Amino acid sequence: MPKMFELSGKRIWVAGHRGMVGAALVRRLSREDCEILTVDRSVVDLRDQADVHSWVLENRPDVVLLAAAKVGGILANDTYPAEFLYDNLILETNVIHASHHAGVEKLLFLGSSCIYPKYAEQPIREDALLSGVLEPTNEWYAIAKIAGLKLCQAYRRQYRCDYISAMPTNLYGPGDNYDLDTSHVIPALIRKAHEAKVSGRELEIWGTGKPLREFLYVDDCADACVHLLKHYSEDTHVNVGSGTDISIRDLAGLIAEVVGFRGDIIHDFSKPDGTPRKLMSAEKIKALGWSPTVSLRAGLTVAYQAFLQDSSSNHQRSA
Ligand code: GFB
Repeated sequence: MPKMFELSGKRIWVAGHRGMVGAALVRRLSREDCEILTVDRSVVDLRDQADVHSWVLENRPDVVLLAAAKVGGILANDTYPAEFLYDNLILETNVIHASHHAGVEKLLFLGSSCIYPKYAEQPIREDALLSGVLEPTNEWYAIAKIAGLKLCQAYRRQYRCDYISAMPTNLYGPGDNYDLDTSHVIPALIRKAHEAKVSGRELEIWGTGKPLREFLYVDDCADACVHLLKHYSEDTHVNVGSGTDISIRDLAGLIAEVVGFRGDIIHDFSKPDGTPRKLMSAEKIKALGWSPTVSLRAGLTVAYQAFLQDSSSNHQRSA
């Protein structure tokens, strides 16, 4: 596939480099002949317009990868609607506007598969956007992400900015959040299965276990983003997924196998199921010449090892 955009010699700002996706982008970009720029939250609060504008003007990135976001699982989304809407709206507005102001050549905005209607036809194509009602547990986050991709389209239309958007499915991998109240399902079940194995108790999953979810290993997502930077320049967002889904119950079984947990799996029916299914169509990104390389079992095995390392270093720090 011919390259449209050259990364060689470019100054690339990864906004949100401490997060799971941002860290994977830094790992992936370190294989390119480019200069990676990052800035810590203690230096620039992305919710502060003046901070963001002066940092971008001073550091002059050529390319921006907007991976910074307030993220969390189903319960966090449902519990903190104001933060999920406000923080995401303001930080993406600040970064996108400052990038335009400073003449950034290319920007990639990362959204989420929750932008699509709750009952969208499966697999969900990019044109299903805004065709129906959203899932109530995460509509705040979804609306902020829809606004982000619309901002990219608006700046492209009005100012001809080369800003593109990628919509990844549910991501997992090293650097995930294992806090049970705020995490997504994979890190939560890795931790719960590990603790259940150690204590000899049951593994508890939320809801009915019937919802279907599509998962993508975070380094595959980072690779897709770099591919899109090089090969894509249009106003429609692009789905980034694995192309297959699995029920939460079967996912729990697979995680139990990876972790070596052999006890019973029980349900907490007081917790929400959320969207029944959100499998995205991978046709568009496939046609652009990209497909994932890490299987769910292989990715979960690496993620479990990363969890063990993370918890042993946390343990050593607190000892
Ligand atoms: O990953 P998750 O929190 O987010 O939950 P969503 C996926 C499914 O796993 C839901 C079930 O049906 C949960 O009820 N589940 C089972 C669990 N056990 C657990 C558990 O211990 N912890 C968690 N967290 N879930 C999020 C959105 O939706 O996905 C965000 O809220 C974002 O906005 C993100 O889009 C990717 O897939 O339901």
